[in-house]
Amino acid sequence: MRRILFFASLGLTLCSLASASNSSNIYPLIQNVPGRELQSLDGTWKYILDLYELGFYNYRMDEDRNGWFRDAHANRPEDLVEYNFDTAPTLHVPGDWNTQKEDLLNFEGNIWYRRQFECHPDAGKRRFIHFDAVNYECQVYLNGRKIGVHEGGFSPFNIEITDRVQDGTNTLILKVDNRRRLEGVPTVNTDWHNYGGITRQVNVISVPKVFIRDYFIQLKKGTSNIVAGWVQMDGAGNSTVTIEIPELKVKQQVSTDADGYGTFEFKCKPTLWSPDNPKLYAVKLSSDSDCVEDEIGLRTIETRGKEIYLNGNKLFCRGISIHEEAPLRPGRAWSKEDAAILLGWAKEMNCNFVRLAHYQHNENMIRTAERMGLLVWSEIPCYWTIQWENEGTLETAQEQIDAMIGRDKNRTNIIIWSIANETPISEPRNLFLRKLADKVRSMDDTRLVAAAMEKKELQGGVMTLDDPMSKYLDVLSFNQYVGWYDGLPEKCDRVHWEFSEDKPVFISEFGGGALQGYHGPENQRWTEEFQADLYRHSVKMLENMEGLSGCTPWILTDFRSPRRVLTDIQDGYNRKGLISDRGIRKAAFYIMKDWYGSFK
Ligand code: GCB
Repeated sequence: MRRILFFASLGLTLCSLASASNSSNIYPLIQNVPGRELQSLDGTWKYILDLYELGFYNYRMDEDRNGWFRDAHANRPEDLVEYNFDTAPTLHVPGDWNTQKEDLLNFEGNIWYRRQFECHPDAGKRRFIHFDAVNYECQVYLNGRKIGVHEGGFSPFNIEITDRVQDGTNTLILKVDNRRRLEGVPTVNTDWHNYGGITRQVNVISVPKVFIRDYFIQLKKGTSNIVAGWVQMDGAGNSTVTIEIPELKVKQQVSTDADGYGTFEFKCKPTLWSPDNPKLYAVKLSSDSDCVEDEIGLRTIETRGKEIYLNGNKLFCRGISIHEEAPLRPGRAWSKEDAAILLGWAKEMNCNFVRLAHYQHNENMIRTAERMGLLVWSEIPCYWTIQWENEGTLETAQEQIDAMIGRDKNRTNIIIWSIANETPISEPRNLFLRKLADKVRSMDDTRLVAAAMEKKELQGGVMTLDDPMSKYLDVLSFNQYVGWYDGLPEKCDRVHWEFSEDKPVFISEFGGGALQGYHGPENQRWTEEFQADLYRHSVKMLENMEGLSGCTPWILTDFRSPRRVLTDIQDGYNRKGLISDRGIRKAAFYIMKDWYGSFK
């Protein structure tokens, strides 16, 4: 009995600790992971399902070989160890667990992972373990000791392991918990599948003792010939970093202060990056001890009244929204190949822009889009109603902004950082979002800040945006489903849009569902004909919308969502895709393709 009480109270303590906030021992992000010396830990990992969250505790207090992070073995015949990673089944990393094993499709709980790797520490080097994403909370143990905790299912993080790694075989164990949390970001209610696990790549990064940890290199706001930014050394202050862009004949020295931080500014005449000419420059940063190479594009983005200008030219964003849903197979997308297929479909539709909804996507996606000439809207999962008054929730959202901008600030194709999606207006929400907008601007003043807000219907068929956040944001961006959730497609012909603010208008979502291959009359919901008709009316409405500077219909492909239960139509999928989950284009795809094609 005493033992039960002990474990019950231990459980409570651990639960309440988990709900405070949130991540610990997480090292500031290392910029440009693909450009570093890497040891990939992708591949086969052992796993043990932990329905009762048992493996967390050292539940046999009289022996110290339990607690699954210890990776204990029964060495003698009489030893009692009630788990064994050696004989456990395996999962592939990267990969959500849901689509790898039938019984895990809807699993929400804890899974322990084990991966062993060889390492030969070298006195001149530091090592970090880097995860591009683990959903949702992850406790990390190396060789039996806890080295970090991270909360947030879509953000990258790294942990220094220099003093923890041993010569020979190392054992990395993760406890991954994908249970939804009221205080989480996102919270418990979303319209996407809660894929759990180590969903993106894992690497050990080796760097010199003193290394170039981070840098920001973009055009200075308001100029097209001044590159400005900063570098951050790690391991020592007061050094010199040389930035070279050979093609532009740039060789610039930057002195860093006692904290290793240094700013710079220099003139040059770059060919500006654009969707038509996605020019990237080879950039080399070097110091006495380190050298890192990247490919960086340069462009300007600004708004003037109701218009958006890219490199001084008026821009219309011919966009599409995309979930990080794998094309042509179930599960989360993560690879370069996935990115090439999804973005290739966007290009085929004549897009120059993608909204990567509703969370930070994997780095392959952003970099592939950059090479293909696709502009990006990037966002964090501050979605619907989260706990606006919870300090821990705010901290989690802020951490996600840190990670989003931290990783992707040098990707010039990103022109919009978005802080929220369809968040009902209230004073606490406004305050929360203002803090997020301020944070974004303090980290990066070169891009536009937006949120997907919601439209409002006034009397007499007048539609507008009436959200106090719009004065803090750079674009009047909102989702609207006239003709799907709001009336029938012909309603699009009857409404009139008016906006009081002099800012660009951006429709971040519109659309409706259809089951690919289901045909019938135009008034039969769920048919391809209904969806195509809705798109025809929507396009007509958008053409008449004053100040419209872009749109991202919902959505490129059908995606798994447990909210979508209609048998024989949805079967667990949101069917608003213009392409089915098997990669087949629906009739509405061609309406958008033709409309966007007419701009070119
Ligand atoms: C929305 C949400 C999006 C949903 C979509 C829908 O407004 O932003 O996440 O999936 O509507 O299909 O209802």
